[in-house]
Amino acid sequence: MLQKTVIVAASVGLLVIEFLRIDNFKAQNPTSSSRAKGLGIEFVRIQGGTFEMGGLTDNPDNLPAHTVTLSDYEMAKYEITVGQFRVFVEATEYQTTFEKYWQEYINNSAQEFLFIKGVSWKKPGFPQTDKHPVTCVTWLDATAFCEWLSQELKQKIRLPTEAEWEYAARSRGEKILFCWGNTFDGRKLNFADKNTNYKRSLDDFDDGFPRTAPVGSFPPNALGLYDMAGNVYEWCQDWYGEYSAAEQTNPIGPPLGNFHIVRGGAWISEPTYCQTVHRDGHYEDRTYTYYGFRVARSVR
Ligand SMILES: [Ca+2]
Ligand SMILES: [Ca+2]
Repeated sequence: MLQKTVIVAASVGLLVIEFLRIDNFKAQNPTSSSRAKGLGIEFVRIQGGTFEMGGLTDNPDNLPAHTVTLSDYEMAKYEITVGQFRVFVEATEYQTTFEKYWQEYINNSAQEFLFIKGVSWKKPGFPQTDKHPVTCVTWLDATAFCEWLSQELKQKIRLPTEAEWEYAARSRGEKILFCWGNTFDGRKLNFADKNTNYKRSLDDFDDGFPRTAPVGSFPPNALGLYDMAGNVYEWCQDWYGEYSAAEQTNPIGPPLGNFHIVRGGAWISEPTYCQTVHRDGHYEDRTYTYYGFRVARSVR
C-alpha cells in the first residue's frame, strides 16, 4: 500500500514537474501565434458608408472630389510601434529593405537632405523607445509585416486602402480638413513645430516633440484613432493615381503605378501636409525617418 502511495505520489510529482516544465517551456518559447497575439494591436470598428472623397482644397492632387462607398472595416487605433515591429523581425529574422540593399540613407536634417550611413528602423538617428512609431520602413516592409501577422493570426491583416484611410481620418467622411475640424490646432498633433528646427517649422507652436512621439501622445479623432494627423506618414495599399470623378465602391486604386500612397503628414510636415485629404507617395522600396504605417482588416 505504502509502495503504491509512493508510486502514485511520485507519479503526481513527475506530472507536476512535467506541467511546470511545459509551462516553463511555453514561457521561454512562445509559439509564433502567441507572439503575434502579444503584439496587442487594438482595432477600431468603422461603420462603412458613402462620402465625398478628396476635394476640400484646390490642390489638384486631391481633385476631383468623388463619391465613394465603403463596407465596414477595422483600423488599428495606433501606428505600428518599434516594439511591435521588433516582434515580427525577431520571429522571422526579417531584414528591412534598407538593411538589405541600401547602405546610404536620405535623411532630413534641420535644413536640407543629407546622406547618412547606417540609418534603419532600429536606429533612425534620433532617440526612440518601443512605444514610438516604427520608421524607415518601406511599403514592402509594411506589407511583409501584414503578411506575417495574417499567417500568425489566421485572418487577413493588411494596409488600409487610401479611401479607408481618408474616410477614417475624416470620422466617417465628414467634410473636415483636419482630423478634429477645419481649423488647424498645433496642440492636437506632432508636426513641424518649433522643436523640429526645420525650415518648415512653425515657431509659434510647441507640441513637445522634435522628432517622433510615442504613439497616442495626442488626442484621438472622433472615431478613437490616434495620430491620423502627423507623427509618421502612413503607407496605404494603393498605387498613387489621379482621382476619377466616377462613383466607386471599395476602391483599391489603380492596377499599377510608380508610387504607393502615404497619408497624414509627419513630424517633419507643415500643417497642409497633415490635412485629411493630402496625398503623397513614394516607391515601394524607399522610405524616410518619417514614414511608418498602421494596419487594417475587413469585417467578415
Ligand atoms: Ca513636433
Ligand atoms: Ca500618422
